[in-house]
Amino acid sequence: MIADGLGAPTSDEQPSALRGYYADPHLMAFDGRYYLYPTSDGVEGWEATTFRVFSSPDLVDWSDHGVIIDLASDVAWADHRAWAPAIAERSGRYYFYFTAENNIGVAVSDSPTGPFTDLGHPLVADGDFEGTAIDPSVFTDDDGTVYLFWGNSVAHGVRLSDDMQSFDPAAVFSWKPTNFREAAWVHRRGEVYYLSWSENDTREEDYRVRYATGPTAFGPWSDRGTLVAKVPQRGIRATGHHSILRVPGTDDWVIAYHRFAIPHGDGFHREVVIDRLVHRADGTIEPVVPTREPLRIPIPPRS
Ligand code: FUB
Repeated sequence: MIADGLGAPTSDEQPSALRGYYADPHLMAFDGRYYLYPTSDGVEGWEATTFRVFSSPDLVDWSDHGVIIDLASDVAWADHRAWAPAIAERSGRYYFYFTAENNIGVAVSDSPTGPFTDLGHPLVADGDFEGTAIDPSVFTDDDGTVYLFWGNSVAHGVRLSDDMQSFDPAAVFSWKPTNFREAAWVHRRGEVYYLSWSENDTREEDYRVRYATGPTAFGPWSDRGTLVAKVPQRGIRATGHHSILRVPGTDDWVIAYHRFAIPHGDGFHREVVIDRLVHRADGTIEPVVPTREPLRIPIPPRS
């Protein structure tokens, strides 16, 4: 199927996960189905005003569930630059974190496909913390503790309150990981925590993902170098702003990220792709091999 990006669909010759211009994907799994929450792309200046959600049984065949947040009608405190969403579930409620005009908001629903109701004010307002308030991500630790991460030029992290819509500002941790630009992401495998992020500018072909490892969700972090980078000989450029997912019930991991759309893409015409992520026994991760082939992984039932 063709999912409506803001611009024209990308070429049939290559398999981006979603047909159309999308970026900043948060890939999730709920109740035996994959969900993708991306930024709508395809206009100069990243001027998107709506968020959509897609779902799939296998990471290849995606259904478009339509707009879940329209800043014009659903959000009182911002009306453009709808970027970089993230989703989390707690006790049967779904919390949708998003960027709008360099603030971070949160909206709640009883379903991963909405409708979502905005909190009514930013969760992180522009200027509250050093750097720019963009690119939220959520990490739920094995003990159920939920953390919010965000930032551009400076990375911030904090434990979310039980309501998932507030936190103690005095408890915010801040870092400057090596070459940190944006898109901080934390995941855990066993006793190792991983912080990954994007370096360079999303309009540059060297936009890419770097990572570090540490003993807690707040580090201290040991830089491990590049995780995903361009493959120019295959036309793959500007591989960044990712999310990482363990396929439920398995030790298989995947990474969703965006790249310049193939062909003719640039920093405002990006597409979402999904590749394998392989953890090594020593706690590091193999550099991701960016592909142009679809990755089909049927989700285990009732995961
Ligand atoms: O999509 C708009 C912005 O571009 C995101 O917030 C950044 O992470 C970069 O991907």
